[in-house]
Formats: sequence, C-alpha cells, structure tokens
Amino acid sequence: MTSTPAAAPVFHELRGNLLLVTVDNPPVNALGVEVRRGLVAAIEAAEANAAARAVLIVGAGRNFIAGADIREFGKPPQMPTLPDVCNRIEACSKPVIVAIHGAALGGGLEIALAAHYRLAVAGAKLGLPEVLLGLLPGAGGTQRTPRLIGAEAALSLMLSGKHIGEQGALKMGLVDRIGQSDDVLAEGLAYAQQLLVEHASVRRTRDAQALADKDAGTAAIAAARADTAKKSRGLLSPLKIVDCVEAALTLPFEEGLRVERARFLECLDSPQRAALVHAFQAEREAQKAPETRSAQPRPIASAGVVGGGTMGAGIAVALLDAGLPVTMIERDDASLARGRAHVEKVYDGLIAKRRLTEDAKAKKLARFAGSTSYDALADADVVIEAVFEDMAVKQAVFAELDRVCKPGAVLATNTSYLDIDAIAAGIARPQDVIGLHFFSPAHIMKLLEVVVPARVSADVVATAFDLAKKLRKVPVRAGVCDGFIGNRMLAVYRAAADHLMEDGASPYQIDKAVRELGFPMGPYQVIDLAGGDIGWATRKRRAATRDPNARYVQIPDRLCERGWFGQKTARGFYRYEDGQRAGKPDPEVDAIIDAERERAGVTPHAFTDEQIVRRYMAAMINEGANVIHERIALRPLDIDVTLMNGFGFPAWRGGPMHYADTVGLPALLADIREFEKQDPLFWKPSPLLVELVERGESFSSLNRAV
Ligand code: 3H9
Repeated sequence: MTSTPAAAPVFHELRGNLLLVTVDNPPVNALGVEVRRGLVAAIEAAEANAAARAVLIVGAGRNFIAGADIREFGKPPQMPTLPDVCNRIEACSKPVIVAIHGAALGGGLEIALAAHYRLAVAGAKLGLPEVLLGLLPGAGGTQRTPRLIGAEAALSLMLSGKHIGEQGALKMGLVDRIGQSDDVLAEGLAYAQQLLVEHASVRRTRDAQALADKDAGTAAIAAARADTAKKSRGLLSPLKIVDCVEAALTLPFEEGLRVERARFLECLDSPQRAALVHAFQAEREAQKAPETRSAQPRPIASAGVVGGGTMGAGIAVALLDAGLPVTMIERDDASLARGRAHVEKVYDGLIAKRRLTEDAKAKKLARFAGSTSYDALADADVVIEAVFEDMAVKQAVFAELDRVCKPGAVLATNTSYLDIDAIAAGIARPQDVIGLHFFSPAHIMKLLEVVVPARVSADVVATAFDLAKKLRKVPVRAGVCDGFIGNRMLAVYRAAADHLMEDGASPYQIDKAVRELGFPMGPYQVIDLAGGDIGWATRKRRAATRDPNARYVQIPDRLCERGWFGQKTARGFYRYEDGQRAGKPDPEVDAIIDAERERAGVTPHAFTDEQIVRRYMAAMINEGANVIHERIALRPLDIDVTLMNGFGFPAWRGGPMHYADTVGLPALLADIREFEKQDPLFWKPSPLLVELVERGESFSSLNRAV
C-alpha cells in the first residue's frame, strides 16, 4: 500500500523514493489515538515498501505537532502508547526525517527526537512544556533530550517549559538544520533528498553521546535538584523530571524509559495534573464569550489612553507592545510629561535587564503621542480611560470622549468597581461603552476583566476579546457589580481573614497558611505591597453604606491611622528594615491587635493552619458561587481563570471552584453552616452551593460552553 485515505488524521503517500507522512489533526495535530495508530502504520508501510528509501514526517496546518492530546488524560489508555510510537519511529530501518514548522511541543518534540534527522523552518516553536501541565515528557523525552543536548540544556528546557525558536534549537543541537524558506514541505523534501544522496544512515538519538561527560551531567543534576526544591514549592513533576534525567545519566536507555514511564504515570494520576489541565482548558474556554460567536469585532488600528498614572502608563505599554499607535491624554503638560516618563521607565527597566534594546524602545516610542486636548483622540478606534476612581471625574471624561471620538470608537473604562451602566448612561452612545479592567502592573498582569454593561452592543464585547488577544491578555467576561468578579471575591475572603485575625490568628500565621496553600503571598503581605492606604480609602468611602450589623474589623484602620501603609512607609503589618522587601513580624502590631480584640470584646483562641485555610477558602468559594448565581461570571471556570491570573491562586490547584470540587461541596457547605452559627450575616450559604449539594452535582457540571 502506498497511500492512505485523505480523511485519516495521518496519511502517507510515496513521493518518488520517499514516504511522505502528513499529520493532519486540527486544530493543532495533537497525538490522539488515531494519530498514534496512523504514525505506526506509516512506519510499517515504509518498512514494507522497497520503493520507499526514507520517511519524511510533516504537520498540516499551522503546526508540526503540539503534543499528546490532553483530552485523553485521565481516560482509559488506548494502544499504542506514545512511547511505543516513538520507539517504533526510532527503530525504523530507513532514515526518518521530520520537518518542523510552528509548534513541536511535548509529545510533538518527542516524535521529532525519535526521528533520525530534524529540520526546522522560521517561526518554529520547540519545547517540552509538560511541566506546565503537571507532567513530564513521557514518551522518551527525558531520556533522549539529555542524550542529544546534554543534561543542563535538557533540564532547563523541561523544567522551564519554555518554547525556543529554530535558531536556539539549532544552537542547542535539538535540530540539525534550518530551512532557507518557510515552505516546510519543500524544505523537508530537499533535505531528505540530500540525505539520500549522501547515503545518510539511520541515526538513533538513544545512541547520542551528549551525556558522555558524566561529571558535567552529575553537576547539572545536583544544581537542578537544589534549585527545583527551592523554586517549585508544592509541585510534583519538577523533581521527577530531575530524577528521570539522572536515570538517563546512570542507566541504560531501556531502563531509563521504564523509570520515566513510572514517574509519568504518577504525575498523570495526580490532582495537580487534573488542576493544571483544567487551568489550560479553562483559559481557552473563557475566551469564547457568547458575543465572540455572535458578533464580529470592530477593527482596532489605533488607541487612546486617558490618564498617565501608573495604570494608564501600564495600559499604554501593553498597547504599544501589541504594535498599536497610542495617544495619551493628560490634563496639563507636566502630567503628560510624567505619564510619558512612566512609560519610558518601564522600557528602561527592560533595557537594564537586557530584555530590550535602545533601538526597540525608540521604535515603540515612535508610536507614542501625548496631548492635553481630547481632540487628539478623534481618530482612535479604542480609548481606555484610566483616571481617578470617582464617578463624577469618569463621567466628565466620557462626556469629552462622546464629543470628540469618531462614531464606532470603542469607549472603555478601567474602573475597578464603579457602576459602568451609570457611566454609559451619561452619554449619547452607551452601546459603545465597556469595562476593560486591567490589573497592576497592567503591562505584565495577564488578567483582563471584560466588564459588560447592559446596553453595550455585542460587537463591542467581541472587540474587547479581540483586543485582549492582541495584548496577549487572558480575558474573562464579567458583569457589572461592585468589584466585578475578582475584587468582589477578594473583599469577602479578606474580610474572612480579618475575622480570623480578630478571633485569635496572627496575620503572620494567616499569611503562612495561605502561602502553604500555594499562593505566592499571604493577604497581609499583599496589603503591605499594594499600600494599606488604598483599602483604607475604599473602607472610608463605603462607611456610610455599610450594614451597621455587619462585622467590621478595625485593625487595618488602626495601622493606617499611624501612617503604616506597608512597604512604602517601611511599616505595615510587617516591618521593612533598610529598604528590604521581606518584612519581619512586628510586636507592636501584635499589641495593636490585642488591644482591638479587647475593644471588640473578643476572647481570642488559637487556630490551626488547616482551620485558617478552611475559612479562607470557604469565604472565597461561597462568594464565587454567589458571583455565578447572579450571572456576574458565566461559569465556575471564569472565576478560576480570574483568580489564577489576577490574584495569585496556585494554578496547580486549578482555581477556587475547581478546588471546591476536589474538597467536595457537601463538606464545604457543612463548614459554612457551622461558621454561620457564629456570624449568620457574613456566612450565608450561597443559594447555588445549596442547590448543587441538593442535586449531588459539582461546580464542574456548570462548566459548559456558553
Ligand atoms: C504531552 O505531550 C505529554 C507527552 O510528553 C507524553 C505522553 C505519553 N491537546 O492554545 P490555542 C487545543 S503533554 C488537545 O488557543 P494557539 C486548545 O484547547 C502536551 N488540544 O492556540 C484549543 O482548543 P479549542 C504538551 C489541544 O495557536 C485549540 O487547540 N503540549 C492541545 O494560541 C487551539 O489552542 C502542550 O502543552 C493538546 N495538546 O496556540 C502544548 N493543545 O479551539 C499545549 C492545544 O477547542 N498547546 N489544543 O479552544 C499550546 O501551547 C498551544 O495550544 C499552541 C497553539 C502553542 C500549540
């Protein structure tokens, strides 16, 4: 047989003396069972056909192969396994060549490493990102990569999960050649012909010698183990990757493969893998808001930013980095100069870290303009307002935008909590008004809440999602309410932390318990970093509307009254000596807390770390359930994406709603009912949580497409 039907996800055909094998499994040629079967069949066909002197494997569409099919994880295995496929390719008696374009990631790169010769064209992305999914390269990657490029480079590739381009791959020895053009098929065919002319023999990566220098390998492994133990706190797969590379150094190939398989299966079965794959899929699902299906985005070729403070400047940088021309508006020349300086400071920081050249900065700034007149925004396709959080100030800005902007311009506000419906209602074109809530620093933080007011038109929502993609942000659709998704939930779980503090836990113990859960920082460290004065201002603003019966812990106010705003004042919940960023517990803070407990009539008692985490998480999840119940978030996954990308929630726990499912909703509801006995106003079980428990369902049952 010389060819397969074109509908199969892998088809092969004889091209002269070559068997050309094409993997065509949209969207990314993932290695599902039919692809694995097709690849083995293709190699068997090559062996059986005397006319085929070599095999060339390419990918159809935009990528070579993006890896194992993550949708198969956690399901019963289907034969052949990917390691078997790679071994079959490597064992082929005829030279197997791969020609790579786009992604060759995970199992995709492992297929390439099992082949005998590798070519890549411009734009190729090679990597072993399994670690980001809680896994390790499990199809021979941990054994072949170090044999091919050495232990140090292999460890760096596998532990970082980073993609490298074709030039880096060539330098590293991961590929043998770079194509002259980006026509991957033509380049692959030419390379294969050249190899045949040169009588190139079969060359198996398992026999490669980059690990011959045992001492260098041992040193790299020891360094990686020490570094990983420090950096990959809580994660399962990184240390297993180091173990596998050690096996590659010390054991024969086949035995190393057995070590890899055992470790891979441990990772595959772990809740971390399930959480990280959920995180990956949820991020993609969150991008598919209903309006992205029902409406076409408006074209965005230029942008305006109103306000040159930290937020406005960060947004301007994000827009500039996406290649857009940006006009910044400020009220006077001095403010404009400060705004521009903020933008430049970001780029200068990158230059100092050698992540940007002066030339590249100049090119970006050539697209940046500033003005003190709103008229400069007449041609902008989108304008993002990032001025002071005050309704009257924002409404005045929008009145100006209404006056100067062209019809169809998208008018966005970066407010964190104000009523966007009210902002929209104040102008003649409410259908163009939307919320784009960036998180600070706006050019770095991935999360973008797309806040959808009642009267906005669907194509404006679609435009916001399209813009998020251009800005490489992770967008989440949110409804209008105080704090939208993220900050609304934050207010509640921070309040729970304050209650714990007043009831007897120290802020230091709370921070430690929350860090041990996997957050990079505890709530009081975050307050110290952001500045206690910000929350203080909000609390004062809300004082008049606060329910007088609701519990209100005054400890943070006592610190602010002393001017202890955190890192910037060298004191907050912690003391920061000599400009150090790591704070030390402060006995004076303990004394203030004691005094406040007394004032509030609270008899303090001890909490275990586990009790702290249970209350903290119960508050977060219960409010998350309310946010879904009120349709502020479309699904639990939207909340998970928000908390993981904007609030430090550990991705390996999959976000609060995924975490809730792992804890079990009945246990969670029982906790909340218990806490309710002490404070019925704060601990009201969410109707959605109650409903799910009654139906015996989990949050994940609500994660359907919208
Ligand atoms: C592995 O290989 C384990 C092995 O070592 C051992 C096995 C024994 N499977 O990201 P996009 C879907 S672990 C299934 O928006 P882009 C994705 O969900 C794997 N589906 O596109 C989305 O679906 P939908 C190691 C996948 O152009 C659609 O493709 N590999 C997979 O921005 C488009 O995705 C990785 O970790 C998959 N592996 O980026 C690579 N990958 O349209 C993971 C994607 O329904 N993938 N989909 O929403 C990526 O990094 C990016 O998708 C890629 C394209 C760079 C390839």
